[in-house]
Amino acid sequence: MKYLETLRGKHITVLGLGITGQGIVRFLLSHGITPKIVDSRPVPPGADWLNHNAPDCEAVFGSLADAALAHTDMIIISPGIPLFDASVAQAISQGVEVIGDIELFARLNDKPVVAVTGSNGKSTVVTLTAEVLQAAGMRVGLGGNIGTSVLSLLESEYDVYVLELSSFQLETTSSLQCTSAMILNITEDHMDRYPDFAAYCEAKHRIYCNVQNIVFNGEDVKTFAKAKSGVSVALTGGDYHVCEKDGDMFFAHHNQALLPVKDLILPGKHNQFNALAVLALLAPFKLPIAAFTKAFGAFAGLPHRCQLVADVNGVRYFNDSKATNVGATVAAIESLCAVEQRNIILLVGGDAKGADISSLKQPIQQHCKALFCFGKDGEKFLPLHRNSHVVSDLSAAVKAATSISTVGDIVLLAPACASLDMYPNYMARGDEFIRLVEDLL
Ligand code: UMA
Ligand code: ADP
Repeated sequence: MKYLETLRGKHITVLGLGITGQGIVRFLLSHGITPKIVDSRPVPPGADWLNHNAPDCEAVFGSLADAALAHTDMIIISPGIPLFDASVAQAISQGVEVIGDIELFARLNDKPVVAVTGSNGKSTVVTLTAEVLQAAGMRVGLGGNIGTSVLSLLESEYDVYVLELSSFQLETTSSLQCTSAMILNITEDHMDRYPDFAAYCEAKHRIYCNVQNIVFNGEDVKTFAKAKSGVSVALTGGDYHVCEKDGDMFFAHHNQALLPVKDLILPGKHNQFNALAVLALLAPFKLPIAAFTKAFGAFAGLPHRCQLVADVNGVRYFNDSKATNVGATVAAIESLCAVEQRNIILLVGGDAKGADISSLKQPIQQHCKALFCFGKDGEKFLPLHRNSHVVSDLSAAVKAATSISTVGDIVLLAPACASLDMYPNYMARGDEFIRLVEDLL
């Protein structure tokens, strides 16, 4: 933690007081460094916590223009605030160093790191990666965009860190050294934050800066490292792939079977890809196959990701509230659909974050029987299917879907949108869906 010494005596501003900001403030205070705290929200989520735990910290809540950001030595910024914010940009132009909490972590950490970014599958892959490492007897610090502040991880003893990194976090990270790192996939997301798709891709590629074992998606050229080096993952044709042996399917490396696909209890092709990603990411650790077998057979998936809620009179209801972009909704449809049958009734809508939703048209027309659309951007989905309807909210969508469903159908909440226009987060949206389905029982 030598780097911390260089921060003493500096005027440090923590910008943002959500999960990240609170993690930074707690960490700095525990090392005797008192920062100034700024948040553009009049009452940020951590305001109460601050009152109770650090009432003497100088805090400025409200307009960033009033926070004198240019008159500080360093800003440690939260991922929800873009670097192009006028007050932040002005501070940068006047020479203030701006870093994120991942960068501060990187400057302090000396343990191996496995890092994962991508538009979809990050949380699933990092969780399964951590489970395998734990099954092999290692102490694992799992954090980042998955919801745990990385700085809080530094307070315990771990053998290895597994980090989920968003493009927002990568924008302010430059010295993270990784044993392994992967961009799982890149499809359109967060177009309300980036000037164009290329800028979003560029932010994700920052993960490859300093990596021993680069892993990429063999079927998604946008994930390839610029130097064309690394290890590819693809169900067919990747360095890590799926192969058939004696009539059974195996996860394999260069045609060498590693473990049976049926050992993975997570359903769907996208999860087979995720499992291959875990194998590729952990290759440098040379773990026994038994650790993979144990974790793959125990991990039933995270809530709100293609989760079966109930079978009501032969109709299955799936909660995929975490499908907050087009790519995730396509993966959900493709992993649940019945071949040659339009049996999915899809519930979509919310805040589309400026995305181009046209790539949903083909899978929706091929596999969906009807569409019920709600929320801020619900109407945008109407042209995707001739049997699509705008409804007032999720409750009306569940009611309408149930009324037209027949035995063998699937009612799928995979909204392709953020939930923030109607809910505090995707979990609240998924929880409401679960309640509505349970009311049908
Ligand atoms: N905000 C303001 N003013 C401020 C600070 C924040 O209006 O001064 C707003 C932001 O625009 C955003 C919200 O407050 O809408 C939260 O921003 P934040 O930076 O305070 O977020 P944290 O609570 O610190 O949570 C962040 C990640 N959130 C974002 O990047 C928006 C969490 O990922 C992450 O779990 C957490 O750090 C720990 O690393 C959430 C997320 O939605 C799940 N991530 C996006 C995604 O996965 O698509 C990137
Ligand atoms: P993230 O953390 O990137 O949002 P999650 O694991 O939480 O990823 O999954 C988010 C959504 O993406 C869920 O709807 C899930 O079913 C879907 N998903 C998971 N893995 C993949 C993948 N490899 N490709 C496409 N979609 C995926």
